[in-house]
Amino acid sequence: MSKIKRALLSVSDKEGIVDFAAGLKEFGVEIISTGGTGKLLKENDIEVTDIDQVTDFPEMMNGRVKTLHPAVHGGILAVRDNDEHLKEIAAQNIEPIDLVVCNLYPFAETIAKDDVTLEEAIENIDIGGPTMIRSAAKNNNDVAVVVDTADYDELLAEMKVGSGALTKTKKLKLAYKAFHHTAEYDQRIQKYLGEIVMDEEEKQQLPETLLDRYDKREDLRYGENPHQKAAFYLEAEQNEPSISTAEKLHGKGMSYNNINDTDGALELVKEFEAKPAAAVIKHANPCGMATANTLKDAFVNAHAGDPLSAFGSIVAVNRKIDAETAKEIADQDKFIEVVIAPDYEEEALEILKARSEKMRILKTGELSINREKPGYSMKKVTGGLLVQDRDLAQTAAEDLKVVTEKAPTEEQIKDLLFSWKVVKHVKSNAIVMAKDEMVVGVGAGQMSRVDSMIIAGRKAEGRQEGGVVASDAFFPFPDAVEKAAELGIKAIIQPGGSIRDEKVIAACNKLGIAMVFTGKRHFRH
Ligand code: 93A
Repeated sequence: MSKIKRALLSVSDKEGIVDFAAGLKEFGVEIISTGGTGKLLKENDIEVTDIDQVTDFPEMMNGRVKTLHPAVHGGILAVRDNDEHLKEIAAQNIEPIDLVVCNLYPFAETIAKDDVTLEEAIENIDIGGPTMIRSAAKNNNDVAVVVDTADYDELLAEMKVGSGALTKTKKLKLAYKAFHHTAEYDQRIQKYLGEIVMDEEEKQQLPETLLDRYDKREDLRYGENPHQKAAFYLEAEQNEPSISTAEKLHGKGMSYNNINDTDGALELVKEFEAKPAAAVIKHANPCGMATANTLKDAFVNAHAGDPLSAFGSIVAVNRKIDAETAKEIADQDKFIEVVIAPDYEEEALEILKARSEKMRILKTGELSINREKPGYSMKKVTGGLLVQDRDLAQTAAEDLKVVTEKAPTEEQIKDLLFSWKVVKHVKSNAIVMAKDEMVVGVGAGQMSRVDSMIIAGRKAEGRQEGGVVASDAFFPFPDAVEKAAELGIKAIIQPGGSIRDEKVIAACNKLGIAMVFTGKRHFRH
């Protein structure tokens, strides 16, 4: 193991560099540095050799060319046990460089600024830095490369153990980290330029680089379960208010499950524009949902849909929260983990904040669904990724086909359309029972539709009498419809399309139920 004798320090993020350089000096290391880094070190009484002394060439074009020189790269790339290499560099008076400490122009920080111009972004693409990092990482047998300010202390500690030298394993590890760093850096530039040069159509097509559009926003404490690691990634381009754009105004950090459930809650209320709407979600399924003339009534009715399940729930609403609604949400008998809303009246926010330190309060701004740029929904399978269009299908009264002798009344049509919107957000097999703009029972995620019907009926506890049912997919047999009739259901909405539709329709006719077909299915898994 040979000692580190000569190091090149060139860093944009200057955190910790003075102490690190001082530490290197204690091992008798000669320090070469570029303009800004050298200036800082000299100000702190650390002796440095300026890069232009090494290259015998001035830094040019505002620093665009400063370390891009054979005196630098020859010094880094020479293989120390290759006599030819050593002779060749000696003939050019080039001395070996054993350590490269470099972090890059702040490209990510630059493009994160609101008013950034393309010129500014381009100027912040580092060329010389990655080149040095890659040279050093390639020659890791002889050269160490440090790209992370957090590694300084450990490196000095290991040099101490090695009497000024580092082990091969350590240098190889540093090289691995270095290539990771430059790869990530280049990918960020590529993504940024992609957003600028690709037209909307190209962006909407499924590109092979689908995942390149994601950037990690944060590591999460854990995943669905405490033994699973997790993180939250965001798309570079955000096209509508969502869980990904929401601002947290109060409360604990969002967990993996919170994010997933809040997404479910918000996407459900986004379907409702005409009236105040509130959704109460547990395990990504709505356990309550209602629309009403006031937001307070919508929330009260949504929560009343299944108050037992609503314990520890996520609440989303589609209107600015007023004090009246806030008081209901903050009620001590209720336990709500997350509230998400377009906005909050000042008093309402105070009421909610006072309810608990922990309850998360999120604000989205005015809600909308961007049907021009809808994006995709994705699901991971082992070894692969399923990608599909987002399910943005809409159904209006005129799309409904009455298939039974009895037609639904005006009131029933309202509830049918209401429950149809809700059922789209329930895991299959999904059954939603509703009455008077309020969900009274949900059967979710069952393997048989009739079981979902039974569960929905049990949840409704009689409140479904005279109400309606939505089914996310067709009834393969009349059994679930017979069950609905037993429960007092008067109208049903479903896609239709089963080979036994005739039997199902006949059962409805016999039982006095009105049924409409939508022609569209809303599976959700
Ligand atoms: O403009 S560059 O692409 N050309 C270079 O030759 C070069 N050499 C080092 N950028 C270059 N660097 C970068 O300068 C480093 O990656 C580092 O981020 C920065 C340090 O400059 P200073 O020491 O002047 O603050």
